[in-house]
Amino acid sequence: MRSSPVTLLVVAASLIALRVTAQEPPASPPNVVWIYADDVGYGDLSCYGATAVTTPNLDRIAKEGVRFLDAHSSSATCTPSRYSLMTGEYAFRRPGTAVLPGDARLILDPAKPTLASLLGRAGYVRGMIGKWHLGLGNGNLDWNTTIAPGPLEVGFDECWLVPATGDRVPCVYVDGHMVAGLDANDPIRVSYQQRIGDAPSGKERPDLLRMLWDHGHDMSIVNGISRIGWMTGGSKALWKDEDMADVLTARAVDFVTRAKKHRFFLFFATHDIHVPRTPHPRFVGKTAMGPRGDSIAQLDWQVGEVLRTLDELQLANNTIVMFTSDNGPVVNDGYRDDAVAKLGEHKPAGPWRGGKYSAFEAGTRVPFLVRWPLRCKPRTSNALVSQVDACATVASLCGIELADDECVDSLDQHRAWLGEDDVGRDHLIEHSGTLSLRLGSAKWISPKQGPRVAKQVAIELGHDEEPQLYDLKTDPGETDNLASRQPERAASLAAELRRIVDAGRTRDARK
Ligand code: NG6
Ligand code: CA
Repeated sequence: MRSSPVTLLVVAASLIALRVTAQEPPASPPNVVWIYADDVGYGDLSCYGATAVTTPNLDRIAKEGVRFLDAHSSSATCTPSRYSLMTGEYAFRRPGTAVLPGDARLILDPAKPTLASLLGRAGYVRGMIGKWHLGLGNGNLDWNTTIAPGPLEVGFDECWLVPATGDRVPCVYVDGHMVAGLDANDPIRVSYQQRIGDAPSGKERPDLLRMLWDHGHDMSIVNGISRIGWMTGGSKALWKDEDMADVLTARAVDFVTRAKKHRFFLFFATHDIHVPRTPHPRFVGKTAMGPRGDSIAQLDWQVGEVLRTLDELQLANNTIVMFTSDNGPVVNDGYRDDAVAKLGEHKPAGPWRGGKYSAFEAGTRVPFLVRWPLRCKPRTSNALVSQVDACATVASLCGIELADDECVDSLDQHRAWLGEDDVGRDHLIEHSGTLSLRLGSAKWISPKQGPRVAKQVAIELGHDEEPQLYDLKTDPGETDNLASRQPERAASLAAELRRIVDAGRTRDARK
């Protein structure tokens, strides 16, 4: 039987299609490296316009990948941002997810998926290095025995943690389920309720301190710096603040080196540039901005070490490196470290109003860089993107399916994250003690009683008992409140925000 011309055409077309497919690189899921900096603002990196500090390694990621101009942490503080990033669920839906004390219980539910456990489904080896701040244990934790549940119960294979923050006790690393370097004869005790031990506090003996507290941070003295909370014991296990960046970076490099034969996920959550800012002596004086600027230089070095390792192991091409921050910037966050006096012309928040803790844009609009040489073309993107989408987006990039009831606020934004779509989300909820809705060029900030300025940190909170409506296209600085002049627009944004909140989920809520 002779083939008809149409059949021949179809066969020829499929052969061409086959050839085209065959020429594409095989779809091999990438390694994932998520570098999560602390309190780094939109304007703090030279690839976002800073001139008082240079960040060549971060600038390299920006040059080789996608640099986002409208990327957001899920919240204006750490714990809720990390909660959303890990779970794909907005933290405002879960009470108890505000900034945690250092002895808080784990707030992630081991029965629910996390970014780490999702990647585990596809066989990834998963390491968590650095700042955790999502709680450990089930309450009344004994730091001298097995510390669980924690990262290893929510999807990581290994972890090396700063349990909460550098300014909160206990000032020890947790290696897996144990305090690293613990001496059984010198047990650790921690309290956030009452004073423990006889050692003088930072409040009583400021003369013992090498960095003075400005507000808060006046309890137990560890390494000449007083902290939030009380601790006794564990003297051999105490971290040395100046070495923290080196210690964490060595762990991150070691993890990648050991994991190289597998597909891996590294979650590298730096302590920099959170307070207390105590850069290693080799970074002291790298900028004219004092410890805050020098910590940015140190952060950049940390990033460079990870990039160098990926290069040396020839892993860079098929590794997605993401860099971002957990909330916007703060200059004085409780220690007198010269950050205010030496700030000069540097603008930590770039052009945005507010900062850490704020409902204004600088609260959550942070640097975000994505590099995946095999898939991303270098570019700058205006897409509206959010860390709450990490679970669904990374799952999609790595070929992992999400069930309908998993990570319910997380949208698959892989096209935007790879720089293929300049729009991204059609809306976004910003969380900062109140809720804001971004929709189109509009931003609605829900009314909130209370101070408008957080005086101690000198940041405008963007909280107002009156509703606020801004048009970011014409008024990026959020100075012209349109709410009373455009009541219908304001009401419709308020209603839409309520609808998404009430829906209990984002996926499908906007259809
Ligand atoms: C605040 C601390 C601040 C910082 C913040 C958490 C005081 C007065 N201020 O309560 O220094 O630790 O909590 O920062 O104690 S975050 O980046 O982890 O959210
Ligand atoms: Ca933070």
